[in-house]
Amino acid sequence: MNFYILTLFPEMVMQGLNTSIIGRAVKNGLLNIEAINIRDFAQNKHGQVDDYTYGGGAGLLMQAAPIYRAYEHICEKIGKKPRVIYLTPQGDVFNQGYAEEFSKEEDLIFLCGHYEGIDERVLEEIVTDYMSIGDYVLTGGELPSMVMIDAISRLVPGVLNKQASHEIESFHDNLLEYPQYTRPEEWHGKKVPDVLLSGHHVNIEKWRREQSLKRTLERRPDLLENANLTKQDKKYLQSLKESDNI
Ligand code: 4GO
Repeated sequence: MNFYILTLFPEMVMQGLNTSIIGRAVKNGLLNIEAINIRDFAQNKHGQVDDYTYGGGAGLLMQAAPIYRAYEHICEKIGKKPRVIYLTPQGDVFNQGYAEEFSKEEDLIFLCGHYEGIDERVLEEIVTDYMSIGDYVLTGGELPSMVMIDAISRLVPGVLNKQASHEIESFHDNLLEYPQYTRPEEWHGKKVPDVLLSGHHVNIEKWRREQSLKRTLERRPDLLENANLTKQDKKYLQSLKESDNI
């Protein structure tokens, strides 16, 4: 899968994405990540890419022309017009469902604004998806791009090694992860739950499912509305709610 990031800070994005699992996937050729410096497409020799806003107001706005030329450069190079994601608090809030949708694309362009944002006219011409990573304001679209690229990349086949696809899709059923433990068996007087040492796989799966349900009910009850629950799951949740009420 190919990611193209249009940004004024290419080093920031490339440094953040060449580490750990994503970095390994790039080295293995599963992912290709390119940061395109919008400044390289500035018209005047000073490399200016921003200017004051018509109508007044504080701050600078990124100009349309350099962004459009950078976009055209990518499209000409790859012979395609991929989806263009603009990171903005005005966008749809990104979640696992969007990560799954975007991971099916072969190419994606991320457009990162800075300063006060971008001239509306180029957004109208090239942006296909307005996305936000949450209800807060950042100084640029670089961090949200990196967040989205990380979440999308781990869904590309082969990026996560030795992990069953049902685990990769574990958010699919809208439940939180169960608690996990590694050695030692006892730490700070806290023991690993007996069931996990029992070797009884049916009981372990049942315990994990119940822990997921319990956690989700306690921490993110809103997720349960869209969860894929069996009759047994519902019975367990009902028993938790009742024991709480007593
Ligand atoms: C995205 C971009 C927040 C988000 C941004 C977000 N702030 N919540 N700031 O995903 C244009 C100039 C937008 C700075 C950018």
